[in-house]
Amino acid sequence: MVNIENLLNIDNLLNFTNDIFQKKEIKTLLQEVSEVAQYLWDRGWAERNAGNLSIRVTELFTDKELERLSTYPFLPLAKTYPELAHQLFLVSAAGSRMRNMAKQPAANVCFVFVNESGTAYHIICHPGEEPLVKPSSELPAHLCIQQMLLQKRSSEKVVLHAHVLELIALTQLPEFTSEATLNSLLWGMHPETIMFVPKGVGFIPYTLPGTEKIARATLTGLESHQVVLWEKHGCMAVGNTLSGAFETIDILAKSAKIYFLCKSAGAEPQGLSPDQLREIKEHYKG
Ligand code: 2HA
Ligand code: ZN
Repeated sequence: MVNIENLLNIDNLLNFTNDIFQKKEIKTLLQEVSEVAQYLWDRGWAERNAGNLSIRVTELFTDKELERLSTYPFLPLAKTYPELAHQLFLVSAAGSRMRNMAKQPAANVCFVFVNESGTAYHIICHPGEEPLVKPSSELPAHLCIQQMLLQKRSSEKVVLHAHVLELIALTQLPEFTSEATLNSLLWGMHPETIMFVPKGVGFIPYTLPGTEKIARATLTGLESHQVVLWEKHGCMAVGNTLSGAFETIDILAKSAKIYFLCKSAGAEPQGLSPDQLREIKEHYKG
């Protein structure tokens, strides 16, 4: 027998799928996703399917709208995220290319809605996308970080992973495989690095991507930094907005580029002195 309630639910879901992508705030956000994806591609930070992102969008929806999502089939999560109950995220699609996301953002992302106990999620993808778009393979890392942000720094809603060429190259050099040497170098190359990245970068020694281990290490690093570098792989940045997270890594990449430019000219860069760095910190504090 046909279950009328299920039919109504499916109808409700299809309508919601349309509504979610038609919402003004989501269209504006997708425009920003498109711009940042283009920047990542243009800078050579997103070859093939490199890079992924998540944005907490729960606040853009009313409770009534979110209620419409609670009755649908959920996929189990390997870990429980109790704080993420009934949160909604925009997540880049597994295997998506940033160069395609720039042209068609809606087709290269999906929404992930977490159930009431934080044990499962439901995917909402752009109508007409077949087969179903799945969220990034780094979803466990994104959810771990998003949970920490929601608990401790709720204005920060964005997590961005990219293969930032200049920063990866730095972590290939043995002398830059510690937070102390990395931050001293990055701050020293340009006065604005310490202004905009005052806590510096966290550093994660090489770890297999897509694993619980890298998710845990990234989470710990991001508790005290805006960005962590994954040795020989890339970086994970958080921010209030996607553009903000992008700008943070752009500033760090600029510092790394200055270092490599000096080295390729056969010179050792002097770096800003500890006094100069102290002066900047003092002048711009608060
Ligand atoms: O999204 O960059 O580390 C693809 C990756 C995984
Ligand atoms: Zn990666």
